[in-house]
Amino acid sequence: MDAPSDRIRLTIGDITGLAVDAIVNAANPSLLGGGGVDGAIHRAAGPELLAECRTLGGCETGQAKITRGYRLPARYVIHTVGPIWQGGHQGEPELLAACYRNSLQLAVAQGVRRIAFPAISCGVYGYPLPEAAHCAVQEIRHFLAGNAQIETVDLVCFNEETRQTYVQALADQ
Ligand code: AR6
Repeated sequence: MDAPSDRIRLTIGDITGLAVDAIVNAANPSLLGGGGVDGAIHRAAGPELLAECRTLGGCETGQAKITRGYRLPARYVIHTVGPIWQGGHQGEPELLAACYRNSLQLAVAQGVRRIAFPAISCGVYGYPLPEAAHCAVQEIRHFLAGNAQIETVDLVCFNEETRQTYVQALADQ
């Protein structure tokens, strides 16, 4: 088994095009779609994804639920709900860490080996990118240290600023 850091990759671009076992969606508690990466995933997966999401009964912040990927190259979509940034003292770091941990746990239970995450909460939900990247890298590394099944975790960077921030977070820890 490679060391945790060797299994984390930075990937530039659109998460919907990745042919991994599971991509993670930065959803909202309704799980019924929205803007940002959520909108892109629903558009690319097709209406069957929304139909399955309607059966799930929503999702609490920090939790995760899994569906099929339908027209996506990825077999599964793991929907997680990140915290809305409110200044950092409303449990945001713990909730964001829970998103990564619960998504990885669900992935392992489904036999996933390759998984890709967007920068959860870093768009509409306003989480500062450096703090979110630090939290994501720490939680993923901790998980991988105790798990041999997950082979690769793609941190998907939708733009250059995000990539630079993750490079820094990976170097810092
Ligand atoms: N591939 C990869 N990353 C992307 C893509 C994409 N196609 N599109 C955007 N990003 P956001 P949030 C990046 O706003 O902050 C939705 O309406 C984006 O640049 O999608 O968790 C939901 O329904 C940013 O870095 O998610 C919720 O209501 C990151 O993905 C709410 O937004 C997350 O941005 C969730 O807000």
